Amino acid sequence: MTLVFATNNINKVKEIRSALEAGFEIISLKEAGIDKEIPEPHDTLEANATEKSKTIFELTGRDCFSEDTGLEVDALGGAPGVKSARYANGEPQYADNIAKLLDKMKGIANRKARFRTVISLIMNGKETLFEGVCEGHITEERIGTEGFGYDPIFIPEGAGQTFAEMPLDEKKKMSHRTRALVQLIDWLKKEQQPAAG
Ligand code: ITT
Repeated sequence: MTLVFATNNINKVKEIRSALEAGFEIISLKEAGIDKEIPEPHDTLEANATEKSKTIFELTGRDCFSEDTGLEVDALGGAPGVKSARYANGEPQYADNIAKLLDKMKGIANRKARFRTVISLIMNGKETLFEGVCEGHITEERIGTEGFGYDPIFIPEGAGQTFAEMPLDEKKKMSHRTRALVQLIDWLKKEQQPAAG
């Protein structure tokens, strides 16, 4: 089964590809010949994910999915959340976003946070949503060079290191994105089974 993945983020493509099972393939927007900035105007991950998948479905007419991810920090009332990509100065700059977050968290003891991923799948023209969550906490400083985004300042629950200190194979085992993807794949497998009786 082949799906178009409605994202311009190559790190997401890399992660989803590495977590896919045999029999499932994804085509990135670039590979589908689409060069388009996908709008994310809404104030929930769900609404943005829907906007992205619908935009690409309307363009291609193909089965596709998108995902929207946010880092929700308890002490900041859930920020940066849906604004994670453009937290600092409205630009998608990973280093600036991290600097702003660490600054806001200075002196705060409660460092609990979570990544939340929402996937919007459009299959045969009909939408289904999936969610994956990874609980953890925010470090005092950036550590590690792997991954992307907020990975250098996020330690997942039960792990002794940040996502940016882990090879992709490790992050994959516990990440929000993998958890959402597993649900998507389970759903697709059930859809593919012939109806009983
Ligand atoms: P698309 O909308 O094209 O898919 P994007 O980079 O704009 O790509 P999001 O809107 O989902 O993606 O932005 C979420 C931001 O959250 C992203 O820019 C990163 O800074 C951060 N982020 C998402 N997933 C992450 C992960 O697994 N680890 C660390 N940071 C992540």
